[in-house]
Amino acid sequence: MNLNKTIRGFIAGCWWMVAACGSNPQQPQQQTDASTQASSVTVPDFNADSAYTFVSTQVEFGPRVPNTAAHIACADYLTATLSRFTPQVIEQKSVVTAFDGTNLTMRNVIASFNPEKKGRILLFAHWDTRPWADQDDERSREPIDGADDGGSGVGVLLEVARQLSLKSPTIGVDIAFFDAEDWGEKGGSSEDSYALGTQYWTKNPHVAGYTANYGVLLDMVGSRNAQFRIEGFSGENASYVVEKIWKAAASLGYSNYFLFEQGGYVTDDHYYVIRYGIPSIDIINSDKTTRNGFASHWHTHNDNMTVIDAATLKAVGQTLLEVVYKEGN
Ligand code: AHN
Ligand code: ZN
Repeated sequence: MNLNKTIRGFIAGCWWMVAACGSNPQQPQQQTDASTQASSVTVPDFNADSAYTFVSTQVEFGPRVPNTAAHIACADYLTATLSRFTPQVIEQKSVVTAFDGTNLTMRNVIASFNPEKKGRILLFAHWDTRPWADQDDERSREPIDGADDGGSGVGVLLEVARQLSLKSPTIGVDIAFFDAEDWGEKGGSSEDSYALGTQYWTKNPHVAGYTANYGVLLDMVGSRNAQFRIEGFSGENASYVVEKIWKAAASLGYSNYFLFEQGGYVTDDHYYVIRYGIPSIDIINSDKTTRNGFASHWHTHNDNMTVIDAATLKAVGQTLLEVVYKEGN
């Protein structure tokens, strides 16, 4: 119901925009309001090739499954790379217990830009990959590359971080790479078995009393012809953020990726950030033709570099930059 409201609100917004663009001789032609000034901000160009390389570099470590050498090497890489872009990088190290009783050594990595600013945006993604290809018919007990599920969100955000280092935005930005998202139970019957790194962070925020105006999660944002529908918890808890992001995407010509349609509910990292108190959305690829609602490569060995398309990374990354650089102006 709230989603319908969101969609109606968006459509109403579109009509308003169309009306505003039409020439009306009764209206003053010179606009000096805040929205006009906001559009004069020069938004940096998101480099999709750079983002693509950030994805492939992660994949080259091998599956980033907790308690493996590849996982440790990738965490070191993420921390070192973010440290090139800002001096404010915090690592949270802990051990969390998975639904099957396995103790997972986990590391959340959080980078801050303009740490002194009160107004902040939290951008986040999980960086670990699933230990099993449980949606695959073959080698289903072996770990996946996770180029899309894990690699893509981090790849986009590393390029966002690089851009933030080159040109400071007006607002404060935190980029969080959360660990231990994908060691969850298939079918999800044990409650809270996914997003263990994010759950840890909500109980132990990297800064005491941390808050942000809103949060944006990127999950599976790299595959060819991805389709982002309005995820259920996002529409119910942060419809204004959905509107902001989807409108920005539309303004840049990315409405073929960002569809104004209702998607399913996903108990993803953003669910716990919402419960913590920060209204957050999940930009997540959806597929109407599959039984589970996710893309056909989801949790299979097909989730490798061959599904990644720089054009999708560009649509997501440029949309984020558009929103981030126009905040607070
Ligand atoms: C559930 O399947 C309930 N949550 C996990 C969402 C997910 C898995 N995103 C990426 N991998
Ligand atoms: Zn997954």
